[in-house]
Amino acid sequence: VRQISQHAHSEIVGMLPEGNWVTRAPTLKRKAILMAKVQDEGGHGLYLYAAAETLGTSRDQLLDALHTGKAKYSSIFNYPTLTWADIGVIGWLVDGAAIMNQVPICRCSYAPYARAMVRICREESFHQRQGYDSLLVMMQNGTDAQKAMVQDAVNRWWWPSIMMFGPPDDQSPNSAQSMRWGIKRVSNDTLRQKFIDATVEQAKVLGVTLPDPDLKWNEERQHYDYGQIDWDEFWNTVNGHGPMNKERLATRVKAHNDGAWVREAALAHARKQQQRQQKEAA
Ligand code: BYC
Repeated sequence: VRQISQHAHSEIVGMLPEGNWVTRAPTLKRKAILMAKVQDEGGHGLYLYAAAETLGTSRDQLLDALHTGKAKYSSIFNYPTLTWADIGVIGWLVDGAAIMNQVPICRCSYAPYARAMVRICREESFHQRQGYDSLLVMMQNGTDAQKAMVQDAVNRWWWPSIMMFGPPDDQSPNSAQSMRWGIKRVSNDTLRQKFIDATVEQAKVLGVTLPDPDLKWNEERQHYDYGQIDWDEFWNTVNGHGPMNKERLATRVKAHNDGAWVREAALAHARKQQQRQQKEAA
């Protein structure tokens, strides 16, 4: 329940940084793509809440844990989206990291979770490509200012993206049990390394630099070495003190409260229908 619901919360909170740019997308095509992506994320959250509910926890309990700050969601969504280039970089790096982390979960031991992940990963793959495509357009056809905007977004999102994989393996309290249960199949550090190895090559094609002077190919390890991750920043953000934590949570709580009348109306309708059916049956 912990892992699936945190994943669901991440999808739902993950709609907010990008939703912020729907009204400001530069073209109709980019607006339509962004709206579809944000809707997909809402859908992912709903499949995952449904998967968590199969373990006996109600939707109300899951949402209450999010709204009271008891449940976590991905640290990455507590950073602000300052420019349009951030939307491309989120697709490339954030969705890219999500795919790396989530593809192994398609074969995890809990079938309702694994089944939800199959569709989610297909859609995430489209999300990653649309982000990379929009950055390629800006880097290949854009003005110097637009190229600088892409580089600035990469500088801000790189370190938070590699933090998405969680703490180092020797400081990951849940890994041992989750591996034993088969709901986590590959370790945090292994996935982080895989993501970095794939992304360095993509950055070269794009023509941006990744903001880590220690990023170097290690012939012996056959992997890229990378610099020290700021784990204080990570824990600070995970524990509610990142740049946008308060705003993100407040927005979700407000949306939930504003939607109370819809839930009440649906329940009233269901009650009326049930009464009608009972009358007809009598
Ligand atoms: N942010 O023992 P550990 C997405 C917490 S992508 C916040 O290693 P675990 C999306 C962790 O929960 C993101 N908290 O934990 C992408 C634990 O706290 P609790 C969501 C984090 O579970 C694009 C503590 O730190 N993906 O949805 O073995 C667009 C110790 O960590 C983070 C998933 O959820 C973090 N980055 O491993 C839209 C995938 N990292 O619970 C949406 C499924 C760690 O003990 N989840 N923590 O209080 C997983 O694979 C694993 O839960 C993690 C963490 C790798 C994230």
